[in-house]
Amino acid sequence: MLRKARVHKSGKREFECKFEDTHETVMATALGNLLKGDENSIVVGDYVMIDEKNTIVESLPRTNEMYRLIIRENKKKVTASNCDLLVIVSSVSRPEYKRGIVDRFLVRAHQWGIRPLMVFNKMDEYNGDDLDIQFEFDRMDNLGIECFEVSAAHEDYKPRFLKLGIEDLKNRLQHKTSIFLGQSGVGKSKLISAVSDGKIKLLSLEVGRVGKGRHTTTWSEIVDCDTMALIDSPGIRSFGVEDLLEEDLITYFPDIEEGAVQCKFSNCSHEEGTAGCFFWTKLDQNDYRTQLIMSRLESYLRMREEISETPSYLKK
Ligand SMILES: Nc1nc2c(ncn2[C@@H]2O[C@H](COP(=O)(O)OP(=O)(O)O)[C@@H](O)[C@H]2O)c(=O)[nH]1
Ligand SMILES: [Mg+2]
Ligand SMILES: [Zn+2]
Repeated sequence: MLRKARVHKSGKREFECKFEDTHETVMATALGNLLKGDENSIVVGDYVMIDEKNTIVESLPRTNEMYRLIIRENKKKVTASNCDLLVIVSSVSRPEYKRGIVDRFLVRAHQWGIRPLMVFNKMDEYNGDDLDIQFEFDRMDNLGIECFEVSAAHEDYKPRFLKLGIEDLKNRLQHKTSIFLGQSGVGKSKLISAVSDGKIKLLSLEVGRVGKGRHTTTWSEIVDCDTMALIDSPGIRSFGVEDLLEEDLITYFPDIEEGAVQCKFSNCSHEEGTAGCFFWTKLDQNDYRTQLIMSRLESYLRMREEISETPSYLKK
């Protein structure tokens, strides 16, 4: 008899799986043909069928995949699957809030087909002189992204600027699988502990902290408690987008795409000073809403430049 299970941790040949019915955990191996060619053929988040000998005999279709393209090897490196939410964690104190990195995570959310949420953490240390949280909130709100104002270190912290706080975040995560993404040090592990009411201990979260650069980074594992499944991601120092195709990038910026169709020339580069560009010639640059959209355009242009540095023939 075959039983359905979910992969919670993946090694080279062994997989820690949790049965759907009894919730017990087993170490399973996998039939060779499931692993052939690609070491990522079974990843964290996958649903699998396991036989009596604890062998994975089938990997079920995925609803989505978190992945990067390895351009030179012409391979897709899948690191996790079947996730509902991408929780973008940022810090409003130290490390400094980086708008460009947030926009990079949003691009991935689009590419991977996963709904993003935005968390402003360390609000106990918020200083309005260095960061205008209202502006950062408004540019997310414009995109329909829910924002949460929290302090993972002070669980009784109540939001002062935004509507939603830690209790709302806990509610959103119920019965979902969520991936936490953010720079190292923003408080992902602490936040996971907080939203799980301490059921998921920080200790177990430190183990996954092995990745050095973007190429060695792997999703650690699914940790779960009663009703939520969470994936912490090891410290990511940079979040390059050079594996994307230039023509796809704009589809991950629906707000920029909307403005771009109003440019006078269809092949407009949207760079500052371009004649007939909607963004630079039609919008009132002193207007608050213009400033929101221009901050998104800035991210778009920077990513496009990065992508253009990798020749597209390498991406076919
Ligand atoms: N003041 C303050 N410190 C925090 C908060 N959340 C996390 N920290 C601290 O920030 C540091 C990094 O947290 P950690 O959860 O390891 O970040 P990670 O690298 O994203 O997993 C630790 O020293 C935490 O105690 C917060 O809300 N307020
Ligand atoms: Mg951590
Ligand atoms: Zn333009």
